[in-house]
Amino acid sequence: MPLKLIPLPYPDDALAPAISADTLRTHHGKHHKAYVTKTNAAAEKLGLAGATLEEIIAAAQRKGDKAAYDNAAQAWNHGFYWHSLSPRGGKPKGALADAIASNFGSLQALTDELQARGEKHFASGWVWLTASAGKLSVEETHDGDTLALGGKKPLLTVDLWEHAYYLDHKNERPKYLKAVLGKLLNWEFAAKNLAAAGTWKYPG
Ligand code: MN3
Repeated sequence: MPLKLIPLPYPDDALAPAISADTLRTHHGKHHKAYVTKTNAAAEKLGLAGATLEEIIAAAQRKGDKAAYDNAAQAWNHGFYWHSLSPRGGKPKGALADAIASNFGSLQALTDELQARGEKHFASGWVWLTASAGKLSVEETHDGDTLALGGKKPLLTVDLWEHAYYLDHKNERPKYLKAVLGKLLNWEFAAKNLAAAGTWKYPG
């Protein structure tokens, strides 16, 4: 079975006005879809038809196939990003809230760090909240690079590519980050990822 473009976990107008339906339709229906289509073509060429997305990313990395790696990693990153957002917003609870308090001091301090790191990140990439051996940290990856393969376990991510915000906020990445970080982070998803033994898997 080839990889699928997973559906958005909410209606395409659910994140407006921070992220409009127009942005989500293009971002999910064109950008994410293209990454999935190109990953399926690359998997076929690598003899990996039917493999999981994580297996394809690992194989492309091992073989030094940069184009296959970038497309597969971007297919994964976008699946993870859709789940990192939620129209319900809310606040972290339980073990996640405790871990945020002990690692960052407060939710506001974590939000400020995500905002600052996301604003300063040069060109395209991703900003992540991660966990490793009980310690939470904010990390960045460049271009299509991913945290899908382990090391620090991703809890949440925010897309910093211009296509994530340009239609709604033009060049003003800080405005996009402020709108998303304040209201749309899916803390239930982050809590599940923190509690899970392994890293989130792209649905097959
Ligand atoms: Mn994107």
